[in-house]
Amino acid sequence: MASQAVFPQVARAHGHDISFGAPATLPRWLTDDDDTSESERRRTRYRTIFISDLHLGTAGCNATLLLDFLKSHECDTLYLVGDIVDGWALRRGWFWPQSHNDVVRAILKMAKHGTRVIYIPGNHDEHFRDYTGLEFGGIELLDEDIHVTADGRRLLVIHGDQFDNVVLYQRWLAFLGDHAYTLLLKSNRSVNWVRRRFGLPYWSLAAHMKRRVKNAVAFISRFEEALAHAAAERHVDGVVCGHIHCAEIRRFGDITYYNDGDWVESCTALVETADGTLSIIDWAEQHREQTVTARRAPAIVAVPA
Ligand SMILES: [Mn+2]
Repeated sequence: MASQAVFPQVARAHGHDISFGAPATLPRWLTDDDDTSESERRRTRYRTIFISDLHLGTAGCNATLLLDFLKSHECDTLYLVGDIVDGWALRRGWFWPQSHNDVVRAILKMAKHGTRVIYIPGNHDEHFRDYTGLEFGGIELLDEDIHVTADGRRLLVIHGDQFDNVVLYQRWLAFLGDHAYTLLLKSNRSVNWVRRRFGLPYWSLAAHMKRRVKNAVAFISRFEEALAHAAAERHVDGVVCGHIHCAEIRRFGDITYYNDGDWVESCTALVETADGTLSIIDWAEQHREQTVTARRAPAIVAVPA
């Protein structure tokens, strides 16, 4: 395959110490289907599943619940909406338990069994942004995408860090207009490109604002407005993003803002049913309910009618 020859070259050209194999050369431990018992598990089917901010490679990732979620569902299309592998954390120190391998394996397996998997890198895995347009292991890498729902709505799918600066300076925007807005989008990329060349981690406004909890609510709503504004500019019906670790479905006029949440602070996903309805699944909450129901079941039987 052509990609086999191209990939190592590309990796070297960008001076990265990472190298990808072509689909056929992925290590066997990643692609083997040895857990046949899992194939008998009952899976809920969705048209599309959106997940982001897994932060694999950090202790914060809830890999066990995530793996359970992946193994309990199937879908036509799986969107990985950024911050999947935390490249910045891995640079500081290698942390990669077996459960994180299992998550990667589960995703590759879905791709192998016919799910279209689209990976849209975020700021923590921005190194992958150099490879957008390419495909490996059956996974397509894209900067952003337009997802068309079953009921024909067009949704911009993007991680969301691109709008950090816009959120920060949003009060100026009312005065400066669209040119300033475009410029701000570019400057966020430039600033972080420079930081990256100096080996500095991405400066995350989201993380910064969370440390200042009092302003977090205002920050979240400003982020949501900025993304909805971007969707309106693109003349699409809505936007699907991640980045701020806060799952939400919210209307802004004609635009619907969807955030699929995260697998660090919460364990959430955005799912689309066959008729085009989108909703948020809180997998941690569902687990808690299952456990409670299981415990309460005998007590309910004992109550007289
Ligand atoms: Mn992010």
